[in-house]
Amino acid sequence: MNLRSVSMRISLGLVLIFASILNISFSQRCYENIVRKEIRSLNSNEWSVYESTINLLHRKGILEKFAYIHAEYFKYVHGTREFLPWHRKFVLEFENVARSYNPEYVQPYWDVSIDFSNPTLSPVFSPSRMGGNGVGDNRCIRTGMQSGWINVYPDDKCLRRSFNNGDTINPFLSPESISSDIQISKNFEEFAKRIETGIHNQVHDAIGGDMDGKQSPLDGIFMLHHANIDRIWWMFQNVRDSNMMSYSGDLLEEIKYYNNSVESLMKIGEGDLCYDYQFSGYVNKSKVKDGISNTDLDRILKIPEMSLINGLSKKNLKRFFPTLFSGYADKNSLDMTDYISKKAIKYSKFRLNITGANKDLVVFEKNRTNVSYNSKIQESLISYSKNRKFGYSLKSKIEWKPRMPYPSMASKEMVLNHRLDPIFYKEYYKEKYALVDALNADGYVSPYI
Ligand SMILES: *[C@@H]1O[C@H](CO)[C@@H](O)[C@H](O)[C@H]1NC(C)=O
Ligand SMILES: *[C@@H]1O[C@H](CO)[C@@H](O)[C@H](O)[C@H]1NC(C)=O
Ligand SMILES: *[C@@H]1O[C@H](CO)[C@@H](O)[C@H](O)[C@H]1NC(C)=O
Ligand SMILES: *[C@@H]1O[C@H](CO)[C@@H](O)[C@H](O)[C@H]1NC(C)=O
Ligand SMILES: CC(=O)N[C@H]1CO[C@H](CO)[C@@H](O)[C@@H]1O
Ligand SMILES: [Cu+2]
Repeated sequence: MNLRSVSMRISLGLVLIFASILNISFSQRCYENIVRKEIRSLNSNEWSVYESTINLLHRKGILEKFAYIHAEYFKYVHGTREFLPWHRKFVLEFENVARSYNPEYVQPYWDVSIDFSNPTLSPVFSPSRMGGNGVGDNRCIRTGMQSGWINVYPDDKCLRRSFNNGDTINPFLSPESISSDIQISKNFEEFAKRIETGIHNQVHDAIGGDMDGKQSPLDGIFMLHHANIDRIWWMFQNVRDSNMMSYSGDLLEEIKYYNNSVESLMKIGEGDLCYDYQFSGYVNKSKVKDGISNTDLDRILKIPEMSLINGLSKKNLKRFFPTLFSGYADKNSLDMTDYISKKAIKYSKFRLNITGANKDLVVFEKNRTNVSYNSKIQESLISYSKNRKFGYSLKSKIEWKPRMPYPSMASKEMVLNHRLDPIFYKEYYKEKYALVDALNADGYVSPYI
């Protein structure tokens, strides 16, 4: 080390000391970020790190400790503006503790909306992953990596799950619906209310058992779900400049228990928030999952009614997807997320076989730019939106079309437990039903169906 770098270190140190004395906060970009991945895109080594670390934390009572903190502060951090920043810190703290036991641990997330049409069939519930529903009168979990767990806190009982429709789970909110939440929300306050009332509560409620109570961090699914909520918030923050630091209180106020300022929890990739989310597993992830190839994706990209921008009527695009309507599309406003379903592939094959439909496709094709299957896909979406043709309608009749299902509503009890506004909850789901009706009326076919 030369003299110059030593003196630079000293002066940087002095600046930091003065800054902390004067209580000046300034954020610093992280030197390196760890990358949180969608749980189904973990490779076998990453999965075994996840599984063994979570099991270790369970044996050491650390999941119970997090469940206890969550329960103790429950009423301050749900149905309040602290909800998002507090849980961002909570997941980060958990990840840090996990990394102190195994430095290879990185908190995965579960993008639940990928599984919206039939959540029960999600690979996340498979015996080789988080396991499925609880069984018997006690609803104990008997499959997966948490099978047979007993928790001393809060009641010395087994880890429980109790799906919302017997042995199945009713549909979640779709990726389109989450994208609509992101685009419609004018500010943090509206966004936070939508997300907590909607996808957040829905998943806790639908899985049931311990996930439905204040002790929900007992189930590893809690952190997977909340990392995803955190990711969705980050998407919202990035969709417009004014969203980035949007908050419904003073940014300098401190969150309960952890005592960090909200401001210090706003920017992922700065300060203590040295992580990032992997969004773009696009083709790689699909390949891993269902043997989906570029050809499958290419086919879907040719079909107007499988794209929000090209498939929706002007009226519905404007109402539910104002960001896309205004001609802006990137990974945060999401015309396409990074997954396509088997049923969507089946539809695309069927659809491209229909003669007469090809006439419309030609028009569309002319306006397509070259699509390469990586981050550049975003650029191609931007040019789609510039050249979009509203009110696309197919000349020939299509006999088989998968339709969007209505999302299940979290119970009213849950709304009240979370101190959320029951009137807003009703209005919210009314809008979500209207969205499903609009998509179906326009003949839209979800690539995630
Ligand atoms: C946060 O501050 C409160 C009140 O001063 C204190 O009791 C608590 O231990 C602090 N929390 C942490 C995690 O240090
Ligand atoms: C996708 O695969 C390519 C080549 O196989 C690789 O370079 C790239 O890092 C992968 N992307 C992700 C997000 O895993
Ligand atoms: C497409 O059309 C061909 C010829 O009519 C037929 O053999 C094939 O089964 C069709 N494929 C699908 C997916 O409908
Ligand atoms: C599209 O990509 C192909 C293959 O990479 C290339 O040959 C072609 O020139 C490209 N077309 C445009 C318009 O960029
Ligand atoms: C290259 C090409 O065909 N561009 C067309 C894209 O769509 C717009 C509007 O629909 C047309 O005006 C362009 O000619
Ligand atoms: Cu919570």
